[in-house]
Amino acid sequence: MKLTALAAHTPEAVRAALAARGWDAQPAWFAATGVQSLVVLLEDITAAEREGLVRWGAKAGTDVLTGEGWALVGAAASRLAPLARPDRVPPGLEGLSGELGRFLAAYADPPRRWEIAGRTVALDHPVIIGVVNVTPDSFSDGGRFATTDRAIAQAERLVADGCELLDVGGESTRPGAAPVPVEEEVRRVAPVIEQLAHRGLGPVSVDTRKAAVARAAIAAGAAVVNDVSGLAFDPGLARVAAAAGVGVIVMHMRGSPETMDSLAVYRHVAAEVAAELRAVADGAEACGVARERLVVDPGFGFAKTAEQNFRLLDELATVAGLGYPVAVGPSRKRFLGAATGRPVEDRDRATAVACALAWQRGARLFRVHDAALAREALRVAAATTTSPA
Ligand code: PMM
Repeated sequence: MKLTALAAHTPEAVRAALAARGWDAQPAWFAATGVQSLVVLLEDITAAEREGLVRWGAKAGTDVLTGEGWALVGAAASRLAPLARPDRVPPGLEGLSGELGRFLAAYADPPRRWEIAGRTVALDHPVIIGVVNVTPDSFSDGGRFATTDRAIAQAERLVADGCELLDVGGESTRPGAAPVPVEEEVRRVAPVIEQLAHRGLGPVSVDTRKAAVARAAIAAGAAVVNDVSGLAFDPGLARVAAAAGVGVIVMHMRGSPETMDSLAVYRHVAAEVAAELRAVADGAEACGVARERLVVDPGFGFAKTAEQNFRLLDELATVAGLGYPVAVGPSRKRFLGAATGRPVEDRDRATAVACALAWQRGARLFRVHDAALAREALRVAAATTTSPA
C-alpha cells in the first residue's frame, strides 16, 4: 500500500490526482469541488434545528459542534449539498436550505466578472487598483501628488505597471484625519478624473464617502465609487451610484476615521466583518445597486488592531463566502509595519506578500500604491491557481 497526502486547502490536488488517472477536466473539477471539505457556522437556529443537525450529522458521518442557538458543521461540499435542496433536506431543517444553497452556489461558481459603468472587469486574474491620492495629508504618500499634473504622472506610471483601475481620492481617511468639505473634495478630484478620462487612462474609481462628490466624479468620468464608510456616512451615495450604473466597492469599517480605533472590539473578527459587510451589501442592493456591480472589501486598518488585520487576512475566505468579488487594500498599512518593523515608505514588499496571501484566500482586486511589486507577487500567486474547467 502506498499513501500520498494531498493538499486540502483547495480542490486543486484532488483535481490533479483524478486528471492523472485519466479523468476528463470537467468531471475531475466537479468531483474535486465536491470532495473539498467546508466548514460553516450556522447561527440563529432553533433548538429543533440544532437537534436535527446533530441527528443528520451522526447519520451522514460529519462533524457537528453545537451550542445555544448555533451549530458548526464540517463536511465535504457534496455532503452539505442535500441540506441545500428542498427535495432532499431532512424534515425540520427546511429553514436552513435557502442560506446554505446561496453559499454553496457561490462556492461552486464564484463571481468571475465585475460590471462597472461602460465595461466588464474580468476576475480570472488579479486586478490591480492603483492609488492616486489627491490629498495634501495622505499618510502614505504625504501629498506628493497633490497637483493635477503630478496625479496624472502617477496614474501613467500605475497603468504602465499593470493597474486596471485608478482610485482617485481627495479625502484622507487615516486614523484621526479631519473631514474635508464637499466643495474642496470635488475641487481636488474632479479635474484629475476629467484629465484621466480625457487621456484614456483608467477606468477610474472615486474614493469618497459623499454622494455629492460621487455625483461630480461620475460626471467627470468615474466608472466606480469606492466608499470606505460602507455607505454609512452618506445615505444618499448608494442611490447616486445605482442611478448612474457605476461599480461600487463597499468597505468595512466601524465609526469614522476619528472614532474607529476605539471600535476595534471583536469576538471573531472575520465572522463579524463578513456579517457587517453583508448587511452593507444588502443595503446597497435595496437602494438599487445591481449585485453584479458590487465588490466588498474587509477594510484592512479600519477599526482593526494589527492582530485583527492578520486574523482577517488569514480568514479572508469568510468574506469571499459572501459571494461578492473581494477587494483588499493592505497597502503600506500600520499592521504591515507591526510585523516587519518597516516605516510606511518601506512597506511595498510587505504589501506585495499580503496581496499574494489574499489572492490565495479568494481576493481578486488589490488596491496598492506600488503596482510593480504587487504585480510580481500576484503573478506568482496566480500561477499556482489553475482555472476551473
Ligand atoms: N484604504 C484607504 C483608502 N481607501 N479603499 C478601499 N476600498 N480599501 C482600503 O483598504 C482603503 C481604501 C487608506 O489608505 P490610503 O490613505 O493610503 O489611500
